Amino acid sequence: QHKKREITLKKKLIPVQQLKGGDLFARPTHSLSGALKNSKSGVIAEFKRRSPSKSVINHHSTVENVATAYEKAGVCGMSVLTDSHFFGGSPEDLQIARASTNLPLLRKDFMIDEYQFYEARALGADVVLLIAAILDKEDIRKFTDLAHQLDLEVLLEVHNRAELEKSLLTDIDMIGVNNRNLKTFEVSLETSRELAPLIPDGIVKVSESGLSKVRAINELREMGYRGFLIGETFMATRDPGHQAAEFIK
Ligand code: IGP
Repeated sequence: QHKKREITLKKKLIPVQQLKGGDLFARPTHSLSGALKNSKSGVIAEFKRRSPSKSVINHHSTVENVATAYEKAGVCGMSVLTDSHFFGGSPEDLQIARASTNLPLLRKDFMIDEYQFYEARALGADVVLLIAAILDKEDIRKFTDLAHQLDLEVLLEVHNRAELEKSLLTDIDMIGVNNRNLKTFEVSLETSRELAPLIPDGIVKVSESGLSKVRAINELREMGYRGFLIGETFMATRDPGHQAAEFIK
């Protein structure tokens, strides 16, 4: 139901042919996996207004200010929620972020239709998120190929061994282990610890959600993680950029 409604809404906006002609479509993308490999902090900082688990997280900060401040803080990349229903974001947020920073940008959304990949590219994204829990093997393969054709990198999100196994059949750039259980919203870093040894070398490992302590990140780094996706820890403060700077220094 939700799926159908979204696709028709988005398809009505701008035809793919027109998206392809947009200014940002031709721009060279930035590699997030490359940035993570060369970075000491590995922080991917997220812009998120609200979430199903917390409702309001931040209603005062603008994307523009936060993007600029995250870049100044020395993060490796920025994640922008473009889903409005659950997270209060919009495609325009990504566009504004693109205009405000040169950081690699992740379009954080539930990707379920090819249209969204063209849209992501046209909005200025460098990376898209694929969530193994809501996609079958065939979709993962098809969407990864399309993303790569469009010069977008893929962050494939998994929660458990079964999701990881069904994802390993294709050439994923980065695997994100989500520490938040999608059904209970409970967060446990055990998920990252458990899956680390099962992710092949050569795929950049990212740990996602519930990260608030530098100590935890250092532990995960020892286990091979190179990226750390952090939202609430920054966004739930008065000044997310300042919080990110404090976290990284
Ligand atoms: C950030 P946190 O706990 O630091 O705010 O989490 C990010 O991992 C989380 O927003 C997220 C997410 C997602 C949101 C991870 N996977 C998929 C929407 C869809």
